[in-house]
Amino acid sequence: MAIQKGALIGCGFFAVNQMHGWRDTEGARIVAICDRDPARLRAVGDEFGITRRYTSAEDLFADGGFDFVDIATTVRSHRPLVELAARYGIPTICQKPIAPTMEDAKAMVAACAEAGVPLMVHENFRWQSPIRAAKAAIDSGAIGEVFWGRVSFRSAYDVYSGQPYLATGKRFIIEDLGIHALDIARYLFGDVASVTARTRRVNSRIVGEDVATMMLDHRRGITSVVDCSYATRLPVEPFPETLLEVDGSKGTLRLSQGYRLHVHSRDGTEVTDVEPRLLPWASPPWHNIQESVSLIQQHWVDCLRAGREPDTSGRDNLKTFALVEASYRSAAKGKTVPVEEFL
Ligand code: NAD
Ligand code: 89Y
Repeated sequence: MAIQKGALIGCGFFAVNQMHGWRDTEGARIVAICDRDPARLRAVGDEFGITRRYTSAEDLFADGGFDFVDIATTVRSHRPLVELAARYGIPTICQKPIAPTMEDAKAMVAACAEAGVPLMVHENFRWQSPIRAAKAAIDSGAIGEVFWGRVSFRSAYDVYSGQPYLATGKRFIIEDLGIHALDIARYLFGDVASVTARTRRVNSRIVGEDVATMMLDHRRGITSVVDCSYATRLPVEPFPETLLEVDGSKGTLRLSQGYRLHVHSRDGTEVTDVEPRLLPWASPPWHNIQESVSLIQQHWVDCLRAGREPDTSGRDNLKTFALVEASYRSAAKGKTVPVEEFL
């Protein structure tokens, strides 16, 4: 099977994980990189032995010689870069959040659809192995029919030192982190009809909200609570664990801190250690996220080869991004917002 050659744009904080992930991915390798910052371009190029280096995405596409592009820049550049890739007919991965606005997100999905180009959003949290273990347990029927759930991410980890831009945006935790938790809620409990949200800023040194609570009415009749905080000081810092509570007609599931999965059913309580593998290049506490990077990248290559739509395609991700928009609108207006207003 031919190796898929990739180009990566944006050699910043998170892209290093993606570059490591690509080294592990079966059937793909990165042949060119691009960053408008020459120092970052050099650092990543030297670390990963990539000689084809560009400071301009236009020049990268004009030269070509790759089968897909992995866009790892921050959100403002996502739309122009995805549209550029679509113009060149290059299958595209774009980091989350897909775009700053729903209008941009829809335009990106439309541009790729019109060009017949696959688009996957790098929405990796649902690829975390503890989350997949929880999904498998729910799907096994062990806890019966699910009627309630909670997806929770509460931490006081200093994310601002590695990603200083997180402290400066008008929008923070829902757009940056809540987006993952909202996607997990969709993954586990299905699509959402309406959202009721409340937000707060606790840390006065940042601009956006660092605490958010969303209540989701899922179309299947499940109610879920998605809560996230970067202002929660716990005795043992759980970053970056997403915790779950799921109640079903026959039992309950809990994914608790320390990667412990509890499945309680009529047959008793089973407790499993679902801590992710520590990949050779990974470093705790990030190993949970790092493993999911490898898994989603492998999924992309498998889908490209099979001509299948990726699970977190642009089309699918519009439904997650609509939850972000609905949450901000709900918090601003103090009322429940139908998700359809955005789709
Ligand atoms: P960063 O600022 O550290 O890196 C972004 C890089 O992109 C910078 O080096 C910048 O020079 C470059 N860049 C920006 N626009 C460009 C353009 N038009 N052409 C070429 N280069 C350009 O940001 P980061 O923290 O690495 O975040 C990047 C993205 O990854 C964000 O969207 C963020 O939300 C996302 N992220 C995802 C996860 C996850 O788990 N999925 C985790 C962290 C960050
Ligand atoms: O940017 C965020 C993400 O996507 O995962 C964790 C993070 O790095 C900080 O909130």
